[in-house]
This record gives sequence, C-alpha cells and structure tokens, in this order.
Amino acid sequence: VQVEEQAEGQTKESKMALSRRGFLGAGAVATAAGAIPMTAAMFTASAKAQAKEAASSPAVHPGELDEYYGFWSGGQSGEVRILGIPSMRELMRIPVFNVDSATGWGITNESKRIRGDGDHFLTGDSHHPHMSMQDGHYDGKYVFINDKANSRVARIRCDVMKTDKIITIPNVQAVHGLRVQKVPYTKYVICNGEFEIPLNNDGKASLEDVSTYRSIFSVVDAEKMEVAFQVVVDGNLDNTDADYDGKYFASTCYNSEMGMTLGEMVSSERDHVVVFNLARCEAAVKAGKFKNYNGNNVPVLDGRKGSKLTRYIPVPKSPHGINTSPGGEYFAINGKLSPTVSLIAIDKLDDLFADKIKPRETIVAEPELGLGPLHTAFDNKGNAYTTLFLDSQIAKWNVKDAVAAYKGEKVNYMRQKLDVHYQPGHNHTTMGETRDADGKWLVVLCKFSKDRFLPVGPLRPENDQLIDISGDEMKLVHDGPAFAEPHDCIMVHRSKIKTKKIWDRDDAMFAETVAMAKRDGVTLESDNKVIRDGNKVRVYMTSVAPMYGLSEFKVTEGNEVTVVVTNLDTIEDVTHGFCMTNHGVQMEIGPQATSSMTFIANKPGVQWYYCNWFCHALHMEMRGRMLVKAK
Ligand code: CUK
Ligand code: CUA
Repeated sequence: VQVEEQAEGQTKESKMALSRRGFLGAGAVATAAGAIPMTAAMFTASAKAQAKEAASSPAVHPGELDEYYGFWSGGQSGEVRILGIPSMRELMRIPVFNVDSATGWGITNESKRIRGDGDHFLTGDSHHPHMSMQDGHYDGKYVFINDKANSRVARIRCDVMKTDKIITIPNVQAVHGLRVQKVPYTKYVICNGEFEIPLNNDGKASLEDVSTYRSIFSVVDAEKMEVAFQVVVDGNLDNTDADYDGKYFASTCYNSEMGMTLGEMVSSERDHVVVFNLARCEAAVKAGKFKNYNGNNVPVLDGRKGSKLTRYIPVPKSPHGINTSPGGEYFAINGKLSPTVSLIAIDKLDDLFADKIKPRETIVAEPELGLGPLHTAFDNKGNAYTTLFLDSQIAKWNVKDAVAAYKGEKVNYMRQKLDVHYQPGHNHTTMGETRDADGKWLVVLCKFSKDRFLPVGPLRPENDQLIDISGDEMKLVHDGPAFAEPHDCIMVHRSKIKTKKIWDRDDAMFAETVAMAKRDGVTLESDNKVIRDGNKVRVYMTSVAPMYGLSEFKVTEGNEVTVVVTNLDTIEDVTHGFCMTNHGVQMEIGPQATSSMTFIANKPGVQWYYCNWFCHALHMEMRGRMLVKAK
C-alpha cells in the first residue's frame, strides 16, 4: 500500500511541472547523478501502468521487419550500431574508430588504408551520427560521425554500411558536436573543436598563457572528406546544428569564460551561441582572408567577436544541445545549468548580421522546463521534447505556446512530464532532424540504468528507452539495454535506404588491392597464386563455400606474408572469414569482396588457417596449412 502511495505521489509531482523547480546553481551538478530518491518497486508499478495504456505497439513479430533504421553512436566503444525501430533489436555493428575482431576492421589492409593517419589508434569516442541530406530530407547516402577522443570525423557508406573515410581534423582538440548541412544538400559536414588550445600548439610559446587558447569550428567537404575551412571563435564549442535555408550554422559554447577548471568554466551566468554566416565565410576564404597554423594548408578564418563572419547570442549558463526545429523556424538551445531552453528565431538572423537588431532580440522564447535540459527533439504537431538530465524526465512542451508565453500571454506551454530511467542525455524522434519529422517514436538515451535490468556487476548497461509519442500523451513502451555508450542516434525511415546484397567487384573499398593483384599478374576472380618478392610473400586465393582455392602455401620464417582472399560466392549472406591461427589476425570476406591482411610468419612449423565465419555444413573443414620453414 505504501508503495502505491509513493508511486502516485511521484506521478502527481511530475505533472506539477515547474512549481518546485528553481534555478540550479553550479554546485548542484556534482551531486545530482547519484541522488534519485525512488525505489525499484515504485518504478515497476508506474512502468506497468504506462505499458497498459500504450497506443502503438513496438512489437515486431518474428519474420516482420522494422519500419525505421536507427543509427546509434557507440560512444567510447568507437563504433556505430544499426538498430531496428521500433523493435530496438540490434541489427549490425559498424566498426569505425575501433578495432574489430569479427570483421578485421583495423587489421585488414583495406581498413588500414581508410583509417589513414589514425590507424595506430586503438580507441575512439563516437558521439553524433548524422545522415547526409537533400533539401532537408535524408538522402540515404552517408552517415557521418565524430571521434571526440582523437579529433576525427568518419563517413559511413550506407549502401554497404561500412566506413569508407576517416580524417583527423587539424588545429583542434576533441571534435565534439557534428552535423550536416541540410539545404540545399550536404555539401559540408560541420564540427566543433571542444577543447581550447594555442593556435600553434607546438609547445614553443608559453603554455601557461591561457589568453592564447582558442577553439575552432571546422567545415568539412562531405564528398572529398577534407577540411574546407575553419573559423576561430571566442569561447569553446560544444554542439552544433544547421538551418533549413543553407545560410547559417550555429554552435553552443559552455565555456565562454575560457576557464581551465570546473569552477572557472561555470562562473558566469551567461554563455553564448555562435552563429556562422556561410556565404560570408566562403567569400572570406575566396578573398584570401585567412591564416594557416601548425604547418598545414587549412584556411583558418577569424570569427572572434567583432568579425563579420559570426554573431554571438548570449544565452543562460553553459548551454549544451542545439536542435533545429523541423519547420526550420528555430534553433533550440538547451540550458543544461539553466532550467530553460532558448529559442532563436532563424528568420531574425539576417537582421542580426545586418546589425539592425541586438543579439538577444533573436530570442523569441525561453520556456522553463526543469533541471538539466540537454537535448530537444520535435514531432510534426508543433511539440518539443526536452531531456532533463537531473530530473530524469522528458518535458513535452508546445513551441507556439512557449513563444506566446515569452510575449507575456497567459498560456501553459507544458504538455506533460514523463519519468525516464535514468539521467537522459540525447533524445531523438523518428525523422525528427529533417523536414519529414513524423511524430511516431521518441528514443531517449539514458546514461544510467540502475535497477532496470538484471545486475551484471559494477558496470551497468545504458538504457535506451522507446516512447510512443503518436497520441496526446507520451507512453514509455520499451527498455533497451545498450553497451557503452550511445550519446546520440537518428531514426531513418526504411524507404530512404537501399543497401547492396553482395559487393560489386569494382568497389572502391578494395580497389587498391585489385590494383596490386594486377601488378602481380593475378586475376583475383580465378587465380590462386603465390608471388615471392624478396622477403615478401603475397598469397592470392579464392573462396567458394566450403573451400579456399589454396589448401596450403609455403613460406620461410620471418617472411612478411600478405594473404588476399576473394570470395567468389554470389549467394547473399555467404560470408567467409580467414584466420591464421596463433597469429592474432582474422578478417571477414563478404560475397564478391576481396580482403587482405599482412602479418609476419614468425612461427616455424605447420600453421593452420581456417574460415571463422560459419558458411556451410563443411565450414569446419574449410581450412588449410601455411608451412613455415625454419630460417
Ligand atoms: S553530447 Cu553526449 S549527452 Cu556528445 Cu551530443 Cu549531449
Ligand atoms: Cu567459409 Cu566458414
């Protein structure tokens, strides 16, 4: 009885909206994560009640397909995952910044080429997956993602769902916020350098003189995957987004103080949003009004305060997420240490850049939502959904009413508050970052799962919760455990994506390996040959289930061996592997693909290689010998 009363009390309280929520001081942040005064029993009671009322079912029955592809960041795992929505089933993992034992990503020569100058890194921290667009609609071509850990940006080809480009962004440290240009098309990927460093960070000038530290905004050519130009700003940079007019990008700054310690970083009551004027930046690059730093050729523009290229809009205290409304009207700036979201009217930005209005005059609403607003998502009915990290809630609010309330009208913009479990970071609606927002599902990526799953030791999974937003009320319908640590996701209708079932033989992914074979006089589709080139041995073989084209090859101890396997199977889903036992190398070879890897034959004797992707009833027999003669 006592439990029910508590559960009821909690529900009432969560509907009370703002009455008890005051402004959050900086000191509250540190303690908030641990302070959740609710019991498991209370949540079981409320979860059961919510599930009973759900309008849409997330059930996808055996044999049925999901309606949406979800692209999930894998956080500090460095990968990207594909989920089916609404089932929340994990369909695939795409290794990006990590090294992957199953596919050989980071082991094969083809992936090492793509990993480029960061190939020696074993780590990544992927945050923001975003798909390329045409006129504000997903085009199904690429997904881009940042690596905060090693300041990189990667591109995933959606026809094969493999990473095809990774670049290191020069002049910056910790690439965090990342988005794509939405209109007229994704010419540029934009990304924020979060950590402040000296412009020439070569250790020669004073490292203590903090006044020389800068953060830099990077604009990357999406097709070439090269930095087109960069913009130096005042303050640091956190998250970013683009408009639906092809004119402006905007980024949040949480450390306008340029503090070096937590206390310094949260000292002022206001930070800002920087707005970048794309046409003016492109013109400045053309006119040669840039500098170079750190010995590279990337044009770096000066966008600090007073520059024609940027405008600085003050917003309350340490803002975090920025989200453009799907109608293209607003940038929603999530307050983090302020209980508010600030709406910047995008149609006022022309006047701001023409100096006809003051920066704060672009703000048309600042609804108070609750504690710790981090990210906002949108439906197709004029509502916004904001994660409240500290309150462990989603606030659903009406955008028009929030604008009216800011003008002084007596309206209640708050529609509903829903408890989530627990500490939500990003949230995302189906198609919600495009013009095609459809208001069906909301996913909330919770940073703590606590009591929601069977205990698995001190390290717990995250909890990705699925919420039905198709009706008037949000309904929690699914808890989805996830390994480290989805920051952000997008949900793309399946009609937008066309994937290949088998590889094309002329695919760019292995074109260099094909060229190498040609130089060796080898036809990959038919030959099984060993080429000896001094200490180097190149072994070319085919695979057709359940056999490799070579059941043995001979090398001498110390040889550098490159094994190239071409999978001649043309049947969908017949993937082979190649593993050289006791050598720490293995790889995947998809149907009609070529994959290769290079290792040192440093163990004399008989060394078996085998197929490590189950392919056939005689899969166990799909193996052969490397005969290594002692030196
Ligand atoms: S950030 Cu992680 S919760 Cu990198 Cu988009 Cu906000
Ligand atoms: Cu080929 Cu298993």
